Amino acid sequence: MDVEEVVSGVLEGDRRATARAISMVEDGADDLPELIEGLFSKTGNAYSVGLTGSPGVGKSSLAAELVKAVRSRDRSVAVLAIDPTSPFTGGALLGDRLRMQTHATDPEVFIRSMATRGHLGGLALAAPEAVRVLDASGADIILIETVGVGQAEVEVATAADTTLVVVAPGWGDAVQASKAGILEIADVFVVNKADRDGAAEAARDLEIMLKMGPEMEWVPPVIRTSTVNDEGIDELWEAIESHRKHLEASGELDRRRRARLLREVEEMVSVRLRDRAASMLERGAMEKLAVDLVARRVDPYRAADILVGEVGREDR
Ligand SMILES: Nc1nc2c(ncn2[C@@H]2O[C@H](COP(=O)(O)OP(=O)(O)OP(=O)(O)O)[C@@H](O)[C@H]2O)c(=O)[nH]1
Ligand SMILES: [Mg+2]
Repeated sequence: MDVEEVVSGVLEGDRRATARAISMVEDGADDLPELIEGLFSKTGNAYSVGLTGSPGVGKSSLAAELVKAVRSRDRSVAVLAIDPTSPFTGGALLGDRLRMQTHATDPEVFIRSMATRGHLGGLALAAPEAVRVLDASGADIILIETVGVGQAEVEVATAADTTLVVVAPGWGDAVQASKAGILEIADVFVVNKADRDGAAEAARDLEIMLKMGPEMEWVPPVIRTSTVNDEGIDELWEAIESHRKHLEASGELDRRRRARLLREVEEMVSVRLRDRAASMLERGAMEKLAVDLVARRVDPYRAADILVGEVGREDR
């Protein structure tokens, strides 16, 4: 399949082409720019929902439940599980696939896991590109699950329109969440495993934290769910829908999407500049600069300015 075939396949919603395109993103393929060029004008229609939270809180189980909720509303859905730490899709994701198998034969459901090590821009670029592919393939709703904690979560969360922060009873939630900067990115809090003891306390802790925090235009609701007895799933879907309505009505959706695009471009620029600067230094093109630097005739700030200038010039 050449890039043109992949592009037209994705736009027709062909699963094989879509899978191929995601692999190109995953590997950071050389012809990625052509792929994105072919798809970009056809994107911007899907609504994306990020699921983030500590390992084992039930993100994948919730995603499977949300797939059901979306399908019962007659919309198509794609699930993307991103593992930013692994060069290959590991055992956990394989388990996820099995959990999703009830949807395996539904043509309106697309499920895929992705590692991001091969991509030069890493997670920051791979996530939005993969979402773009799924968007172009016609998915109405895109669920993005991040495997991993900390910065990676925050990065992936910012690639989604609505971010769900998932916790489970006894996670030691509120404190950990605020430390990791997770509180700030939540549009909706989900206390999963509500069938277990401590769910009410966890929900209350979060609500207290929210009350103590700064005033917000949108106060993230705290929804209790259980994937073992279907508790709270419809409520969760409704919370996502009302957040979407809030974003649309306030103009915040457009602002967020614009900011995301600009951040993506900024990231691309920084990857490129770093790459070219490194290659210039490696092949000794800046030998005089190196000599001047070592001899203390030029200081590092000045050297950086010169290098940035040279990188720009070399490109023309
Ligand atoms: N009791 C209970 N167990 C649950 C619930 N949801 C998920 N689990 C179980 O919790 C475990 C982890 O669920 P996953 O959905 O794989 O969690 P995850 O957050 O995707 O995990 P990672 O992808 O490894 O970070 C599994 O054994 C699930 O069966 C729930 O609502 N109640
Ligand atoms: Mg999972």
